[in-house]
Amino acid sequence: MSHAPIANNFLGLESQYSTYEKSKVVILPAPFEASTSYQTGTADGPKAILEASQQVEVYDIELGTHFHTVGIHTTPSLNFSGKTAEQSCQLLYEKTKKVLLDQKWPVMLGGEHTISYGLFRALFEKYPNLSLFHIDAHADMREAYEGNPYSHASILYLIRKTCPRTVSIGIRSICEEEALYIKKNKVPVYFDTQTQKTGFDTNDLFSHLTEDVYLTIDVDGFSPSLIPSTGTPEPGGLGWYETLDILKKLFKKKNVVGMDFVEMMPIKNVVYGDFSVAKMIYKCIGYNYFQ
Ligand SMILES: [Mn+2]
Repeated sequence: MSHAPIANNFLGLESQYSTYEKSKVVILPAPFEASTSYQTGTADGPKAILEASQQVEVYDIELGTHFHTVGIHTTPSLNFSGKTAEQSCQLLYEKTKKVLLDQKWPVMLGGEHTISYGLFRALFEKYPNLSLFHIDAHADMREAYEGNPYSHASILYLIRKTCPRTVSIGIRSICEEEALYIKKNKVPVYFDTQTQKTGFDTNDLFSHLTEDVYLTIDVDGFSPSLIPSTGTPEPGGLGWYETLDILKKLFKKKNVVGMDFVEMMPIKNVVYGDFSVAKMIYKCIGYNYFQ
């Protein structure tokens, strides 16, 4: 794979820490957007995260070390022009498959949540016992949205058809169809309306997961005060330290085999959401390799 210019490179790393060969982590910018329902702009998400990442301090106070030494390669942005959702997912699937074959850790930047299906398929093929840890304001468990099964509002439904081992947190907006689906299938969904009062019991949360976990994060799962830059913002939501605490334990206890951050929709001159996402990705890399 060719090398992205430093400005488009996560953390702006020198080649010493970012060639494909030397890197354990591979960042896949996947600016797919087709079914976004409220505001558009998620196609600009990966670029905004990469730009913001240039400002992330590589030394981490919590773990007392630098994480970039593990090697973090950023591939050129995937080109979805002229492609349907299915074809776009297929392209990401093929790219991810190669990354996994090379024993590297894929980190995908969306793009709307639909594109996660391509990453999921590659991970599920390699890890048949896969389960999903899902952060989102929305359940994304509609059978189809506006007649489209490849919609950002249906991604969990689509994945659960073949891999029903999922747990969702941050959820605070669902439609009646989803409420019935969740109830009927006893889907472990932790509603934000409840967990804001009770907090999280991570043992209980993780009891729904297998050893191999795919972490999928829709950034609207967080409080809009932390990350306003998303197409469908919802009041309430997860906080910074609360989330890091959960993620740190998740990486400690489980084998997180891949992750993505989707639905980032940058707002001009309001960069703190982009920066929060970039820093969270870096923290996750640290939790995966250095704790
Ligand atoms: Mn969402």
